[in-house]
Amino acid sequence: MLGRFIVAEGIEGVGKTTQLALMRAYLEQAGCQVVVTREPGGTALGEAIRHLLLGHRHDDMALTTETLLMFAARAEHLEQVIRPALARGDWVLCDRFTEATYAYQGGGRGLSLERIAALETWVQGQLCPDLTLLFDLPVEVGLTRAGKRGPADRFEKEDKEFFERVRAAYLKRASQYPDRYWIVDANQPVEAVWSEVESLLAAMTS
Ligand code: Z5A
Repeated sequence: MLGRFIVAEGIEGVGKTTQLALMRAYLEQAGCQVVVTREPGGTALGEAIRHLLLGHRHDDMALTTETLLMFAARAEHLEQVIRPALARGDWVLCDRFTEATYAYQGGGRGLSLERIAALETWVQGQLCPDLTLLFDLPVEVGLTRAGKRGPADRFEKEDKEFFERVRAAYLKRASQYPDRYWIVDANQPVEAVWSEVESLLAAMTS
C-alpha cells in the first residue's frame, strides 16, 4: 500500500505528539513503513533553525524573518526527508507543517495569507499533505496542559488572545478546505481522542 502524508496540527498542548506516537504504532502493526517527523525541524539544519525560532536569543525577530526561517526549514525537510520517504512509499506523519504557518504567522501575527501562499507554492510546488488532522480544544485547556512542561519557548510566551487567533485561523482553514482537514475533538481523554483517530486510520488503510 502506498504511503500517505498526514500532518497533525493544533494550538499548544492539544496532544499531537501523544497521538502521533499511537498512530505510528498502529501503522507499523499494520505493516506500513512510517516516518515520524516535525516542523520546524526534522533535519539537522531544520533543528538548528528550530533552535533559533523557539529560543529567546532573538525574541525581537521580524515577522518576515520568522516566516522565511519556517519555510527554509521546510524546504530542507521536504528535500531531505519528506519527498524521499513518500517516493519510497512510506507513510509520513508530521507534527505541524504549512497550515501552522497560516495559523501562527497568518492568524496569530497578522501576516498576509497571500505572502504565505506564495512561499508555499515556491517551496512545495504541487506537494500537499493528504490529510491534516486538526486537534481542537479550548485555548485555556491547551495552555494548562502545556504549562505543566517547564519554561515557555518564544511562541509559548504569547498571550491567550494570540492563541485564540491561531485557533480561529485553523478552524477557518478547516472550513475552507474540508476535503483536506479532519477536525478531532482533543478535549477528551487520550483514549477517546485515539479512538477517533484510529477509526480514520482504519478507513485509510483498509
Ligand atoms: N510554528 C509556527 O509558528 N509556524 C510554523 O509554520 C510551524 C510551527 C511549523 C513549535 O511547535 C512551535 O512552532 C509552535 C508553533 C510554531 N509553538 N507553539 N505554540 P511544537 O509542535 O513543537 O510545540 P507545541 O505546539 O508546543 O507542542 P506541544 O505543546 O508539545 O503540544 P502537543 O504535541 O500537541 O501535545 P503533547 O506533547 O502530546 O501533550 C502535551 C501535554 O498534554 C502532555 O503532558 C500530555 O501528556 C498531555 N496530554 C496529551 N493528550 C492529552 C489528553 N487527551 N488529555 C489530557 N492530557 C493530555
